[in-house]
Order: sequence, then C-alpha cells, then structure tokens
Amino acid sequence: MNKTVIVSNRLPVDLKYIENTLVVKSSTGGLATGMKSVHSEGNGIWVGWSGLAEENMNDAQKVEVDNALAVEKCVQVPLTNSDIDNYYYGFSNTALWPLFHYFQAYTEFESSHWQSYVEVNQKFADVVLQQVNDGDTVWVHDYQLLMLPEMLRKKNPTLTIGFFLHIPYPSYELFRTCPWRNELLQGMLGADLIGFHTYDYARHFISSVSRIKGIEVNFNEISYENRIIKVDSFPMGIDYDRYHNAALEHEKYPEDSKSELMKSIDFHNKSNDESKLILSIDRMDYTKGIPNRVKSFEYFLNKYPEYKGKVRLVMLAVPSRENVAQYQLLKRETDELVGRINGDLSTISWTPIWYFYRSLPFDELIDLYVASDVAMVTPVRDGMNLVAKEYIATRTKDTGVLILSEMAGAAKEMHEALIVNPNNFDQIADSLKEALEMPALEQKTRLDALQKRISRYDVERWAGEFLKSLKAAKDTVPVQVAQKLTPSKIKDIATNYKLAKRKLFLLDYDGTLAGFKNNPSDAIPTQELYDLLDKINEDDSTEIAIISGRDRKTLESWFGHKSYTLVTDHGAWLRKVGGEWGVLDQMKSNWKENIRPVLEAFTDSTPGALIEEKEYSLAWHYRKSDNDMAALRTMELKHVLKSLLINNTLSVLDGNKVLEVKNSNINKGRAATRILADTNYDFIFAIGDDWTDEYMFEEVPDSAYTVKVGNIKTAAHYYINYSTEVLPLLRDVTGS
Ligand code: ADQ
Repeated sequence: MNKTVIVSNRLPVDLKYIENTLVVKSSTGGLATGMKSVHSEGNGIWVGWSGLAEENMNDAQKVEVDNALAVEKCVQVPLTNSDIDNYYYGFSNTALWPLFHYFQAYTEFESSHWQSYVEVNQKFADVVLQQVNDGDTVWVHDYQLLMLPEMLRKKNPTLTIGFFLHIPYPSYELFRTCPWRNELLQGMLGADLIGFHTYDYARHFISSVSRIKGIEVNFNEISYENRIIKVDSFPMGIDYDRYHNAALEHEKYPEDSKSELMKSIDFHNKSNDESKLILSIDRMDYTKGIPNRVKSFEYFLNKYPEYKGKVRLVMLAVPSRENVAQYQLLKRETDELVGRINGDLSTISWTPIWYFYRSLPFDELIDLYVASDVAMVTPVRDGMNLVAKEYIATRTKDTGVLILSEMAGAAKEMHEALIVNPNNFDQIADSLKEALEMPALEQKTRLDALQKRISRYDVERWAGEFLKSLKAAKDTVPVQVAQKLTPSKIKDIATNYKLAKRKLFLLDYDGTLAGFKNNPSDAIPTQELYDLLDKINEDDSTEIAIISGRDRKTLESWFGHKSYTLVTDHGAWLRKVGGEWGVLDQMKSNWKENIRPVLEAFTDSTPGALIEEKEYSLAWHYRKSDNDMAALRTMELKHVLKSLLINNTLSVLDGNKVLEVKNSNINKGRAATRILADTNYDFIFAIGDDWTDEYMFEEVPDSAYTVKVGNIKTAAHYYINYSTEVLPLLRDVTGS
C-alpha cells in the first residue's frame, strides 16, 4: 500500500536533553494537528529536523534520538550547526522570509547561504528517498524546502509530490530581485500541486512562473515538461474544537486554580466597570507589526482620551529567531517603545500596556483569549495568521471583536472582522473605538458568521482538501500542444476542402466570428461576416453550424433567417437547417436559486461585473472590471462555486472574461456529436476561442481541422493568435 510522507523543516516533536535524559514532547501546533490523521494513517511518516544539532550529540544519543523518533513515526534529517546557521538562519530567514514578506531592505543574498540551502535541501531529499517506495505521496511544507520537490522528482518520477507554502508569495517585481529565482521556481515546479493560503499568492506565483521561466500557464495549471502542475489556494484552518472546547472548560475553573496571569486580569476587570482588555499575540517578528500596533494604541489613547484608565493592551510576544540581527533590533525597539508609552501615560492605578516576552502554555493562552474583549491582529504582512482564527474560536459567549489587518491572508476569509490597514493609525484608532463600543447584537452577528466559516474549514479539512486535489492533479493528463496555423498548412486545408464532398464548419461566435465587446449585446454580426458566411453557404456541399454560448433568442435574431444549423446555450438547443428548435438535454433550472445569490455577492464586490441569466445557465461577466481585481475575484468565485457544486450535474465553464454555471450534461461537444451523427462529412472544420469550445474539439473526429483562437492550452490541433484572423482564414480555406 502506498504511503504519505510529510516533510517539514522541524518535526512535530520537541526533543531536549535535560541532564542527559532525552525528553520527548509531541507538538500541538496547527500543522501537527492538521496532519494528525494523514500521519497516523498506515505506514505514513514525517521527515524533518529534530532540533538537535549533530555535533551536540554523541553516537549513543543519536541512536537514542532515532529510536525515540521512530516511536512517533518520525525520521530525522541530521543537520550540523553550520547547516542551521547558513540554511535556516541564513538563506531561509535572512533572504526568503524577508523577501517573501516584502521586507526588501532586510533581505540579504549571500551565496554561501544559498549553497548551504541547496545542500540541506539535498540532505532532506536523500532521507526522503530512502523512505519512499514507487508511487508514494510526499507533501513538502514551506519556504525552507523550496528546492526539494524537484530533487525528489528527478530521482523518483513515480512520486506524487505536493508543496504548500505557509508564508505569502510576493509579487513578481519583488521575487525577481532574487539571484536564484530561476532555481527556486524550478525547485517548486517539481511538485504536482503547489498550494498557497490565498489566491493572491497563487496569482503572484503563476505570474513569476510565466514571466521568469516563460512557461505556458492556463488559469491555475502550468504545462511543464510534459506534466500539468496545479496551483491553488487552500486557506489553512485551525483545530477549532480544541480551542472552542478549551474555552468552554475555562468557564468552569475554580478560583483557586487560576493562573497568576488570570488573577491579574480579573483584578484589572474588577478595577473599573468599563474596563476592557485588548489582546495582542504573536511571535516576535518584524512582519507582525508589533511596533506599529503599540504606536497605534498610543495614538488611540491620545485621540480618545476618555479611554485612558479603562482599557489595557495585553501584549504577548513569543521569542523567535533571536540570533538574527533584525529580530534583536525589533526586540529592543519594542522594549523601548512600551517603556516610553507606559512611562508617559501610566497612572498609579493604571498601566496602558502589559507586555510579556515569552511563550505561554496552552491553558494560559486560552485564559488570555477568553478574557479579551478585543483582539488586535495587525501584521504588516502575514501568510495567513492563525491567532485571528484562534481568538474567534474561543468566543463562547457571543462577545468579542476582532480587528484584523488586511495584510494577513486571514483577511480574505474573515470579512466580518474590522479590517484595517496596519499602517493607518487613524483607522486603527477608530476601529478600536468601534470595537469597544460595538453593540452586543452586532458582535454576535459578526461572530456567528466567522465561527460558522472557521469551524467548517478547520485544519483537518484543509489537509484533506489538499490531498484530494493532489491526487486529482497527479491524474491530470497533459493535452497535446497545438501548432500555429501556417500559410502552407492553410493551403493544404484549402485543397482538401476543394476535394471534399460533404463539408461542415462548426463556428463559435463570441471571440471567434466576432471580437469581444465590453457589453455582450454590442457584439452584433457585421455585414462582412454575413456576406462571407452566405458566400460559403452558397456551395450546396457545405454546411455551416454556428455553435455558441448565446441564448436562443439572440442567436435567432441574428441568424434565424439564414439556412445555418444553430446551437445555443453551449449546446442546450439545436436547430438544424430548415428544422425546428429542439432541446438537446433536459434539465431543471431550480439550482439557479442557490447559485444566483453567490453571483450577486461577487457582483456587488466587483465593480463592472454583471450577471446574465440564460434559460439554462447563469453567466457572470467581468469584461468591464479591472483586470487584477477580476483575476482575483474570479478565482475566488470559482473556488466558492466549486464547493457548492457538490454533485456532478452542474459545472462551471471558464469562458473568455465570463464564468458560466450550467448543467454538465450540456456542452458543445455533445451538440457537435449530434450534428455529425446524421451525415457523413469528409471535411470538418471547427474553430473557437475558449474553454467551452474545447468540448467541441474533443468530440469531433481526429481527422477534423480544429483551430483555437489564442495560443493557450487546447485540445485543438492548430491555433491562430487573434479573432481578427478568423474571417481571412475562412476566406482562404473556402476560396470565398
Ligand atoms: P506564524 O508566523 O508562526 O506561522 P501564526 O499563524 O499566527 O504565525 O501562528 C502562531 C501560533 O503560535 C498560533 O497558533 C499561536 O497560538 C501561537 N502563539 C503565538 N504566541 C504565543 C505565545 N506567546 N505563547 C504560546 N503560543 C503562542 C506561519 C505563517 C502564518 C501562517 C502559519 C500557518 O507566518 O502566516 O498562518 O505559518 O501556515
């Protein structure tokens, strides 16, 4: 039986020698929880660094560590102190971490660090390769191991390889500053599926791939070395029940078992009827916006002085990467800032900021979450941010407000939080006031929506969805590559056209016979088009079929009076020459009631977008929307739709600047098959520009001339670049 191997920089166990005794503690971190079922399944294992450097252990201890790890189904990658310095603190945390978080000034590109990064990735590869059998699945995690997917694939192409990045992926403009950008992309492209927290990151990655490596990319698929690599977003969740249940338990604590911290909090709460606690929790990292948060709290107290003496910021910072210079600077800056503000504003009975520089045990973390009226999560850049989700999970009494930075990946899903720009002190101060004064009902309404979403998409679901997509990605078969239609090939086609006895043209309309207009209703047929089609149709041995996504009424008004076969609504209706309209596939349309509100919500938040309702489908047009915004929103919408279309009766068609939801049984391929069934054609020419036409290309016989308008992945044999080339092409082929 095939197994799944998880690979991350650190193993999900903490190992320590305390007075020569090995102490092993399993980690309860988000990743470890999410992977629990994957890891415990069958003979699955986890590969990573143990946290203990090679030089710091004697031979007997090394064996002891291996054995202890084996019990936990873990295998270690032995690393030396120099590896840790150069690969981890060096390239990972002074080049990739700042670069990917847009801290370009902190980014150091050191070739010795890079060298070590490659070597250590190779060490990981060697260990993984010893553990796997052909056909196994490997899931690689995070920025420390960007080179690993390719190293694994090179040695064992039978592996199914997934990669997930836990931090942001920066825009192409930033990523391209890295001297080893090519190698890093190459490394990641060894995977079958590359996952990010948000669509923005996925989009940035795709843009880097197409601009730096010049590789063909189609939506979220990269065609590379005869493989299809899928890129998608999987917003990581938390172990919701663990946090929620712990918060419920917390309410039952007897007074005498309370921690010192909790007692101080209770004291604060009792000091004043209006006293409120504002929470701040993070690793001490410059991406988390800690100094800005403290400054904006000071700004708030000065802007709204009525809160002095009543509110308190409890700030918890976990020590992190203390041997990197920028982290030491940040620590000093934070200490000084908190000292200065407390010095300036404190009174005998009130200190505005309680600041702790340490990690807290889980129970005390829950104490803090539960006790806080407001959580301020304002990173300047953050891949996801789990603290925001944990805080929401602990709200068991329908109270509490989350202030969340728009720079955190979590902001993409947590719309009901008060979303702020972490650099805008005025906005943060106003949001704090709004949070502190928010009516109970509004708090509950916002929390209900947030909790519903976060409890549904928890960390286990995240892991499950990733692995499901990974399996599907591996099974995707690359399609053939189309050839550019050259003048000599066109001549060949024209010769065959002349010789043929029964000829058929299957012609898509929008983007093919007619160029795109901002408003679909403006794309009416030109006189030039009518004249050309009539000319072709004069030949009795030639039939024209216009096969379009348009509705029946529109197509009939344009071509109803012509003797062409017409197919509308992507293949729902067919009218043969001289015949009546007939339905190709019956379906109910009651699904529209569920899908329409989703499209409406996206239309509201995407200026320029509009919904078109057709008899058998709903189309969401975004031709008039801003390009970047539309790219993001369509990816989000597709994701939402995908999760809604749980059965196979509906599908989403990616058209040209349009997403269309329709019955899966209806498509242009089935319509083409129906047309072909009645006659024995010896010349078939099919042309179209978007995904809906792919069905047609797939269904017509292999001998047909299939032409894609636009040079993107297609099942057609040939392509031309622009819709303006279509009429000249038809003229050349038919000699009209
Ligand atoms: P991190 O940068 O570590 O993770 P985050 O997602 O917020 O950031 O996770 C921090 C975790 O540490 C939370 O579970 C929190 O409860 C815990 N924690 C914080 N302060 C603590 C304290 N003082 N004591 C004890 N525990 C504390 C990276 C990325 C994120 C991404 C995650 C997961 O930077 O953007 O969300 O990976 O992919």
